[in-house]
Amino acid sequence: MLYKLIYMFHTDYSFLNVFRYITFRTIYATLTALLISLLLGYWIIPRLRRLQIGQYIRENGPPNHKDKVGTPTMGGFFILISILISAILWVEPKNLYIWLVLLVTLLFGAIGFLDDYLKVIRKSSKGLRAWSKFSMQAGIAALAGIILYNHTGFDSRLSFPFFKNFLPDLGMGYIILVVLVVVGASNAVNLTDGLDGLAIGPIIIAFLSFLVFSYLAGHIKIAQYLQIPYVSGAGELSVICGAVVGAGMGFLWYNTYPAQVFMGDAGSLSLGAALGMIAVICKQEITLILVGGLFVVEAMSVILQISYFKITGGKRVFRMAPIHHHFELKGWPEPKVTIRFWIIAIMLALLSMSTLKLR
Ligand code: 57M
Repeated sequence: MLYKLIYMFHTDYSFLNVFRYITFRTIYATLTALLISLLLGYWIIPRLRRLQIGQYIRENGPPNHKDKVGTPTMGGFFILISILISAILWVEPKNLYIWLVLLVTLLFGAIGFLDDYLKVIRKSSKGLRAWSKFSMQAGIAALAGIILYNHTGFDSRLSFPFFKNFLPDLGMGYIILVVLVVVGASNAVNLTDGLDGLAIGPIIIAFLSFLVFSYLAGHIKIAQYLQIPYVSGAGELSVICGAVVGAGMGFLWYNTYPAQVFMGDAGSLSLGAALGMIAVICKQEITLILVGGLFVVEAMSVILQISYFKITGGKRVFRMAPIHHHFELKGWPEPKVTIRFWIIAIMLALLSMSTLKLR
C-alpha cells in the first residue's frame, strides 16, 4: 500500500519512480520485515516466558533436549506478523498471487497455532490429532489449487528442470499437485524444525532462491531467454520472498543456539506452505525438491525409519529420526549439526540455480 500511496506523487518527484521496481521493493520489504521481527522478538519473548507459553519436551527425545523445557514457543506468530506488515507496505495490492500466498500462509499458521496452543495447555506433545491437522491442510491447499486453476491464464502444465519441451498438461490433476506440494512442504519443514536454527536457516536459503525464481518467471524477456515458464505477475512474489527472508533473519537472531524461542508449528507449517505455494505459482514444483532438498531428506528419513521399524519388528535405520537426531546421538554438538545442514542447503540452492542455465 505504501508503494501505491508514494507512487501517486512520482509525477511531482521523479525519484519516487524507484518504488515501481520490484527489486527496490523487495530490498525494502526484507529490511522492513527484519526490523519488525527483531523488535517484536525483543518485546514478545519475555512475555511468552512470563505467560509460560513454553515448549513441552518429550520423554523419549535426545537427552540434551531436556534443558530446553519451557523455552518460549509459538515464535512463528511474530514471524508471520512481520511478513504481513512488510507485505502490506511494499507489494502491488492488485496481484492475486500475493493474497493467495498470504491467505494459505496465515491459514496454515492458524492450524499450527492451534496445535501449539493445545500442547501448551495440555503440557504434552499431544496437539491436534494427526488426521484433523492433515485434512485441514489438504482442504486449504485444495481451495488454493482450485482458485489457481480457475485463474485466468493459469497454465496447468507441469514443467521440469533440464527438459524444456516436456510439459505434460495435468488439467484438473493440477489441483492434486498443489495439495501434494503445499502439504508436503509444510510437513517437511515441520519435521525439520527439531534443533536450534535448523529449520529457519534453510527456509531463508530456500526463499532467497525463490526470490530469484519468481523474479525471473515474472520477467517475460528473461523467462523466454532461459526457456522457463513465463508467469505474468509472479515477479511480485519476490517481494513476499524478501519479507520472509527478513522476518526469518530477525527470528534467527533469537532462535540461534541456545534458542530463546522456538517457532512452533505456527511457524513451521506456515513457512513450509508458503514455500510450496510460491513454487507452484512460479511453476518450479520439481525444482522445489532440489531447493528444499534438506526438508525432503528429513521427511524421507522419518518415512524410512518408521517403515523399516514396522517391517523388521523394531529395527532402526537411524539412531533416531528425523536424521538430525541421528547425528546428535552420534555425538555431534547441536550447532555443528545445524551449520552443516545449512551448508548442504546452500549447496542444493546453488545447484537449483544452475538448472536455469542447463536446459
Ligand atoms: C515436529 N518438533 C520437535 C518446536 C518447533 C513421526 C515422528 C518422526 C514425528 C516427530 C515429531 O513429533 N515432529 C514434530 C518436530 C520439537 O520442536 C517443536 O515443534 C516445533 C516444530 N513443529 O518449533 O516448538 C522439539 O524440537 C526441539 N527444537 C529445538 N530447537 C528449535 O529451534 O531444540 C525445536 C526447534 C522441541 C525441541 O526439543 O521440543 C520435535 O522433535 O518433536 N517426532 C520426532 O521428531 C521424534 N522422533 C521420533 O520419535 N523418532 C522415532 C520414530 C517415531 C521415527 C525413532 O526414530 O524411532 C523426536 N523428537 C523429539 N523427541 N522431540 C525424538 C523424540
